[in-house]
Amino acid sequence: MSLSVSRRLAAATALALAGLFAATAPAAQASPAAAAAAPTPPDIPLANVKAHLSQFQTIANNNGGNRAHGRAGYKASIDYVKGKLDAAGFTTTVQTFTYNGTTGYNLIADWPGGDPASVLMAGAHLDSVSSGPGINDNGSGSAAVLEAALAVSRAQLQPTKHLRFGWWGAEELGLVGSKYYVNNLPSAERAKLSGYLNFDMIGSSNAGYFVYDDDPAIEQTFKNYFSGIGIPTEIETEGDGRSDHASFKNVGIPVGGLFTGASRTKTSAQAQKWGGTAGQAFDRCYHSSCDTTSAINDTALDRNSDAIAYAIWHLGASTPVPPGPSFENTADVSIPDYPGSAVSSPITVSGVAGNAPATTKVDVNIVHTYRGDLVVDLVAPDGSVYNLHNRSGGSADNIVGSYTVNASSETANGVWNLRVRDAAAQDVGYVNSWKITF
Ligand code: DTR
Ligand code: CA
Ligand code: ZN
Ligand code: ZN
Repeated sequence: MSLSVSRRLAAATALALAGLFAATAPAAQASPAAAAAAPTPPDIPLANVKAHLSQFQTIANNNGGNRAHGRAGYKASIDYVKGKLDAAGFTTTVQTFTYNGTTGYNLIADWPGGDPASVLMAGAHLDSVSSGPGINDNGSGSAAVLEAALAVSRAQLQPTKHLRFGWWGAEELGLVGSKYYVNNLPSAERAKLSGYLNFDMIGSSNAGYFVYDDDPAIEQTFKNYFSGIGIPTEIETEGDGRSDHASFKNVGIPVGGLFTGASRTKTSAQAQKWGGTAGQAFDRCYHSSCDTTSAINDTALDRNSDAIAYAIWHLGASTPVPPGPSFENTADVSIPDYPGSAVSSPITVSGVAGNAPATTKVDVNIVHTYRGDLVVDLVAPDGSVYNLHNRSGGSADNIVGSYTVNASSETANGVWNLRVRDAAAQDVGYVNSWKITF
């Protein structure tokens, strides 16, 4: 566009040369995520987590069959968890509140050390509904967070960040305990919270593997763990307000977490990738008297418990969260001048479990003498189109930059294309390279 003839000629010559000398680029290569410098997290012994669940079951059996807010079974649950943490060297605080005329309790446990100005918190609600013992909902999250805290003590971990753990009362009545905690946390203290990790139902019998899609770094951390063990994950879509992370998110604290599903039904596609039974609820004992220790999926509970330790060790170390795997195509692809048709540069992605993240990164390197001519799209394996550049930039040369695309609805594996169309005459160029990072 509006190029002098000599510049156009020079440009055409440059392209011809580029075409001649373009290396036959190797096929797309995967570059593994850079190893993070965080210390290696431990395996969380499933037997230890299940021992806590047995204790919660006994407590419910001895207290009217439940561990609900305002009932003896809940206070006994608080006392059990507190006793374990006190013995392990945590500084514990029981915070009381009143709801429905009865006293409720939050338990907060601080691990001594770490930067007091940068606090990483993990939590779970400890109460059940009144109709049952609440072993999956939410003994599973409570027990796994407790055992992760005990693993911190066993390791005498000295993370960069200060670690805090919380067990919430009256979640089933509307996130009452966590709201009370956050509302009574001075704003200066809230500002120190670098993240809150929530675990509510992580051992569902017909388990799915769902990751909260709230804070991208926390989400990526969990996705890195699960892709490391070859388990595909999906984004948790039951709605933000459905558990205690909402209390923290509502005041601007970064949140994340894990979930294995409640009353929604597992699809056949999900059963294909996760096992279990299609057409059946993820947890058919949700909020029922059958939510007992026999309603727990051990494999799911084990994997999620290990994921909690992974996240605490990595996020607590405050090393940068390693990006996911990336794939690149460095083959030059000439872009015909308008009115030629669009061209595509393909990348075949394989070996990436699950869906692409909400923060899929696309690095583009296009040589062109008039970037304002170009329309550049990312085309997913299923044909979905994500526009990256739409003729902005005027007569400036080249498009070299990074784009973040929410491709969380796309399966990662498959052939992705960078599609480029020159929509205005008199300037030409070529795709030099592009890279996609999950
Ligand atoms: N509200 C939780 C169960 C629940 C339902 N959907 C989600 C999504 C994310 C976490 C938890 C949940 C309860 O009944 O305790
Ligand atoms: Ca384990
Ligand atoms: Zn519940
Ligand atoms: Zn719950």
